[in-house]
Amino acid sequence: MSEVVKLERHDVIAIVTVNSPPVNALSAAVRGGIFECMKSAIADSEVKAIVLTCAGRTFIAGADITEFGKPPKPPGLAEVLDLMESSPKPIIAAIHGTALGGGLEVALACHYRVAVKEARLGLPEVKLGLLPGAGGTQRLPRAVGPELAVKMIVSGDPISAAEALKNGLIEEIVEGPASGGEAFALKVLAEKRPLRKLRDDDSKLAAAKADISIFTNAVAALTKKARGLEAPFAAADAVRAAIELPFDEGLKKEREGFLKLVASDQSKAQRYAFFSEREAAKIAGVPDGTKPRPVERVAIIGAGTMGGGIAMSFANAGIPVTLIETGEEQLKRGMGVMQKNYEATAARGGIPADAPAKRMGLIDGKVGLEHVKDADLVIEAVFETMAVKKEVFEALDKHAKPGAVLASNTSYLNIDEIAKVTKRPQDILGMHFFSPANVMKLCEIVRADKTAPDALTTAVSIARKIAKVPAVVGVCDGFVGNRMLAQRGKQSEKLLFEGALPQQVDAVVTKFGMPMGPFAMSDLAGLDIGWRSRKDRGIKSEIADALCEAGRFGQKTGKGYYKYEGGSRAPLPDPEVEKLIDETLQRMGRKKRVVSDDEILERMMYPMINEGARILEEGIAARPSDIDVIWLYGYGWPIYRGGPMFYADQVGLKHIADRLSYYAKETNDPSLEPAPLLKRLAAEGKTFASLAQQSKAA
Ligand code: 3H9
Repeated sequence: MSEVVKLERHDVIAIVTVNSPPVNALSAAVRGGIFECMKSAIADSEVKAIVLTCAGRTFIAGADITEFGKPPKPPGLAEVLDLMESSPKPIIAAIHGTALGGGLEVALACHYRVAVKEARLGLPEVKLGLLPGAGGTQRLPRAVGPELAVKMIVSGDPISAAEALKNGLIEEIVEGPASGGEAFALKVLAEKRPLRKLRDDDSKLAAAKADISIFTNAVAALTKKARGLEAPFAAADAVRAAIELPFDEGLKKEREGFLKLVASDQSKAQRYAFFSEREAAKIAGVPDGTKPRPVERVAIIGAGTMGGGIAMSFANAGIPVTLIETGEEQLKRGMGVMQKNYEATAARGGIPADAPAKRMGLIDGKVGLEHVKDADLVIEAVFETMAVKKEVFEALDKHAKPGAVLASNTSYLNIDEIAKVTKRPQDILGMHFFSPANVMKLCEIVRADKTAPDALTTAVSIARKIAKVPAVVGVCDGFVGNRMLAQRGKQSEKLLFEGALPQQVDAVVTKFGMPMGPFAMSDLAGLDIGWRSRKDRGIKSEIADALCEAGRFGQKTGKGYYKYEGGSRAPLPDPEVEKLIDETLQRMGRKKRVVSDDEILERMMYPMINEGARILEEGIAARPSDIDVIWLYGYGWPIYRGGPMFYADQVGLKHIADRLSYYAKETNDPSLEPAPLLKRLAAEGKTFASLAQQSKAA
């Protein structure tokens, strides 16, 4: 008898229950258990119908991703599904939680499906760089039609039980999964319903068979944003096979596509990202069982762009917010921006029409810091100077309730110094959100010297609750993300002095897969900020200074490293900038040389990786994968490249260390010398990933 799958009999109905926490993934044991239980139930002459259901929080959430890349263990999922679909007795999948990937494929091989109201059903394999590999691309189009099927498969987004019912993916919405499944099974028997095998039902394919453009147009719209990714295109091809080929041939085509993708570098990177994200939520050095403090109300200080975005993130998750400003005028402006933002999203259909009013209803605008008194968590998002932050935290110390977690949203300031102005340093930490805060998923949680473990756990758990990806970092200038980015910024600027153009550098970076190059990013942020700060500090950066002296402050003035025409945000290369760079270099007596794209790529990426190695050495990040999570979710690092430290391992640390030494000499820049950790790993032929394995084993 299987330990993870149980067979019971209620009169003529057999109930097969999968119980493999946490998410009932289809490990070899679960596949074997389902296979054996189904075989017994089919062979039992007393049994007339079979219900497949799951214990715990969810229906089967997919294949067991940890098994990919290892030698396959029997039985294969295809074999299990074949047995089920060919069963002479009706099999009913009774779904709760999420039926995802291989889980939905199991349900599709059943003859009927029912689900509870809250259930969600989907094929998210593309998000792991895969395509559904157990018949999903063939059976889902037969269940819901190829247009919706390809949308679900290429986007990877699940649908609700209500949508599933409307589109024929489930037969009924039920109260409880097991009891509802059983009642439905009795109905099937009473009505003598014929077995519905999706493999034999081509009725929903007819329209697309007659006119394939129905399908190809849907695919073109869906893959528009899939730049650089392989899986969405391969998945669409597999669905097309459902329309054009007989079922068994379609299955074969799907299998080929799946096997190719499962071995691809992209999928390896995406699977790594999946586990890294979850690993990042486990805080190194915090005692097991540390419970988060309850958070029922949050206060945000500052209703500017950051404060407003953070407030929206909490309201989106249904958590009440007190948004605090220093004056009515600023508060009104901030509340107005959020309202407009919500309305624009509702107008685009991104949120329901009644959501703006509901969400704004959760945000209570107030003037005066004394209004933090009811908050369990306070996030300060005021002007980025130490003096202002200290003033705010002194006031928070006075007004916040005991035990409230007090967080600063600073992007680089020293949290230890901020904590010192309060009498409760154990409650102080950083929660660094990324702009726009209501959209970007990353939250760097900054652990200060005296931060209490449960304060840290509170920040991590609330970040997850508002659908952010938390990563814990230590105190240093710029924390992890911006500290690494500064290295790239330094090199991109230097490249202009050597002969590269902004558009050449940006093109290399975007071709790599980043959403924006460093110069387009500077134009977006505004060049005047850095210019003023350089002036204050008596520093020069001749090209950037010359641009600002010519009134080119970036997008806001329609001109920066690029020109912007007719209110568009699209950067256009500008011959005037080329001239300005030439003149500046001539004035400085610098000679231009041809800089290759390969050199640009190395000088954009390797210094960041080098800084990542220093960050690990100093313990500012606990794991290389935490650094990768920060880049994936805060800076748009392409998911199919896993993150900078994963990428470094793929390229090879020895190569990277050698190239850094070379550039250190060539460009006379000792800061490019490989960090001791990088040097050591390179010399030992090791990877950054080996560090994580080592610390796990310890
Ligand atoms: C597939 O099915 C391929 C088939 O088409 C073809 C086969 C031939 N495997 O996310 P959580 C772990 S591809 C192994 O924090 P939540 C996870 O690592 C698969 N482990 O919970 C974590 O472990 P830990 C298609 C898995 O409630 C723990 O479970 N399916 C798997 O926030 C809890 O996870 C998917 O892509 C797995 N499949 O969210 C679904 N899933 O506690 C992937 C989870 O040690 N899963 N774990 O850190 C999810 O989207 C979410 O986990 C889910 C629950 C929504 C289910």
